[in-house]
Amino acid sequence: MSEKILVIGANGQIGTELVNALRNIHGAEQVIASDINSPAQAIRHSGPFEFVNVLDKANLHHIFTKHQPTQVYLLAAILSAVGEQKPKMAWDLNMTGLIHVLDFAVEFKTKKVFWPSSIAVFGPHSPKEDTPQYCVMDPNTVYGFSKLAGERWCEYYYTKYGLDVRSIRYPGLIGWRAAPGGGTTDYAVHIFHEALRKGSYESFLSAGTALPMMYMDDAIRATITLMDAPPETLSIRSSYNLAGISFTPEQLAGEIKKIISNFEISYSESDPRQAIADSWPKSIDDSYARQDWGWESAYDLPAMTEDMLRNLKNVMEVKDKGERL
Ligand code: AKB
Repeated sequence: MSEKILVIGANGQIGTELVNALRNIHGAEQVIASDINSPAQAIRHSGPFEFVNVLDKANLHHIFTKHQPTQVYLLAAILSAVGEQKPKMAWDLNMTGLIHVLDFAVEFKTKKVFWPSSIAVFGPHSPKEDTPQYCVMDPNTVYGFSKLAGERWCEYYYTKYGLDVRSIRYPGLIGWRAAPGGGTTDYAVHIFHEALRKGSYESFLSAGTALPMMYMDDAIRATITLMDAPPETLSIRSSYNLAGISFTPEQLAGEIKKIISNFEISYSESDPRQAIADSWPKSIDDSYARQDWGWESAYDLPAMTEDMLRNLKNVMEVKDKGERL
């Protein structure tokens, strides 16, 4: 039987890339992109689109009834930095939205649900280096504890209702196709844009702040690999640790400098995102993902930097040309 896949929050940094990757695999008509806002340029012409507000139960129920999805990817969320500015809204969207989707997935017998968690589930007392799957978790951001609570709900629906929910604790994601949306790791995308536009960047995180990161191509491949894995191979139904590359702003700037030799980085003195970054792991132990579904990242720091700069440069040249015409 062919799949009918609903992607909720399709306009975001992951959604825009995932929708097109899924359309390439399953066919354009099988993948319904949906978002609360009008479709992003990247997904507008590649297949069907629906307006969906995950907090509006009647609207969401209508979409499940209309499309009877066999798989749902719920990507709508408020990330760490914006979550601290709008804590109640972040909790509501991240939690109530998830429970609505889990409930409808049970009601409509959806075969599989994907929901993203994050390294933000860890907190100041979690081990910083090679943070293990199971350890002390005391997240101190609304985003972080909404993700931790969400993980518990996912496991609960799996155990209690047999719902096949799968999840990854994403590190900071870096891609050239879409902008990041209000996270603490966003500097690692902005830096590339400004390196090409201005030759300089002021980082809101300090020079030595190491964080777990991942190139988007790896993240999309990980997501699809996890969703394709036979259910009996999965030992974790909360969310899998996933590791890509760990680096500091200084190390990333050094790598960019190898390609743009006059690139300069400076560091802002005080930014609220620094405290969030300081509470998170520096690197992640992802041995469960490796053992259970054969995960292996492909991009290291030099490969990611080279690919980012090359693709972003092309995109900017095409855009500038378009604006001049
Ligand atoms: C954020 O910075 O909030 C996100 C994340 C690590 O989950 N990119």
